[in-house]
Amino acid sequence: MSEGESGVQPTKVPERTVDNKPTIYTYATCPFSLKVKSLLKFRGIEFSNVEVDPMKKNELKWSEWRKVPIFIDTDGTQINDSNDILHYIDAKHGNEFPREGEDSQQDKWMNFSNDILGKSILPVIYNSYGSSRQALRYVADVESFTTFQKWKSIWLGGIIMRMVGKSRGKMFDLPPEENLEHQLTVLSAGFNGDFFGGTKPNGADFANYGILRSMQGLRGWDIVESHSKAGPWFARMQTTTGI
Ligand SMILES: N[C@@H](CCC(=O)N[C@@H](CS)C(=O)NCC(=O)O)C(=O)O
Repeated sequence: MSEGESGVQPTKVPERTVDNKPTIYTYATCPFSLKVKSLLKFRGIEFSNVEVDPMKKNELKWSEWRKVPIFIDTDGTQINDSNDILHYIDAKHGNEFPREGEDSQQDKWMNFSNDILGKSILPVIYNSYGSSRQALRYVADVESFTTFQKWKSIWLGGIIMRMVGKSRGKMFDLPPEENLEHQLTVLSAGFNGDFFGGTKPNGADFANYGILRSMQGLRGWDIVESHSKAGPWFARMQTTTGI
């Protein structure tokens, strides 16, 4: 099966919505999924959430795109890839930030969220088998998963994510914790007052906030919380989005 394409898909899949609401397919702690949830919450848009089993992904069998998040609008429009989803939702609900190609700074920092920040958090969170299992323990609370699914996600997933963490760590010259701190300083250079978007958040705020929100409570969270600029920005985003 091909990997599928990002962006708005040509085929509508209204049968994939739940309760006739916009529906997002996610892992509860997926950084890319949290970008989308933070925008939906901020705009007060009601939505349904389908929790995907990270090992088998049965819930995505119907889709060529095999990653989360996937967003399905009420009319069945399917959008793949978190930054594309942020743009789609904003264009439909309020049009409050520029579209891709209209603001090079917003584009740059939205790309940074995927290319750098999303990769910088992994070797910190998944630094050992123990911390990897801790990060995956959320599956124990997912009611739709069986006991075996939970066990497999935590134990097998812990081994896989430790390996992912190790390989992502090799992308950067600095050790994981120092690299994260450094990337937070790089990120802070893009703040334009309270937010990337100035007095209100734009796409770059939701994109980077979602990534860091996935770390809250996990290994390395103190690095974000105590960063002199990124820490207060994160706190503002959390108050503003309520997630
Ligand atoms: N560029 C994609 C990346 C999404 C992504 O990598 N999601 C992870 C989960 S956090 C995933 O689904 N990985 C494939 C897998 O788990 O098999 C986006 O921004 O949405």
